[in-house]
Amino acid sequence: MDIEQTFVMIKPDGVQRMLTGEIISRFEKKGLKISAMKMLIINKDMAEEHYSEHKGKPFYESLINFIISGPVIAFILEGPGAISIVRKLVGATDPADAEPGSIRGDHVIFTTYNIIHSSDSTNSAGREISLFFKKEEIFNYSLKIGKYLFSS
Ligand code: FUP
Repeated sequence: MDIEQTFVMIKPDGVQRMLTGEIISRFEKKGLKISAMKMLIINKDMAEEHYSEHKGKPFYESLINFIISGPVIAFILEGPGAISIVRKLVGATDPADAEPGSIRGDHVIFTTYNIIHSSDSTNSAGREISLFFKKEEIFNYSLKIGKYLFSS
């Protein structure tokens, strides 16, 4: 499996509900490496770029207003097959479909307020990483924990 980087964001509701530690801990326990992390308030331009694929949909305006409403935690996770593994850990968009045991399955009741975003493909991961992070904010380091968890 190729080593991949994926973009993840704890949305304003996840921060407000104080689920940041709970969410990050799930990724660390799985064996994914954090390559970058920051808290920020997204401005409208950035929000519109991030969600450009949804422009024109009925939920678009409320989605933009929600995502800029407070601080988010943006981070990059790295590991073998990270993009699809993270999507599985996050769970389905519709809370009715999100499996118990997934982050959304365990914590989300509304599609609008679904606490977390993760990239859905190699293309979107590349685009989202470069939208949120400068090169010097991304760290290339080895985990010193031996061969049983991911280390590059
Ligand atoms: P996901 O990749 O699971 O985050 O979901 P999408 O990219 O399809 O949607 C992005 C965000 O738009 C979701 F997190 C929540 C919002 N959304 C709605 O509010 N209503 C919808 O019907 C679909 C998505």
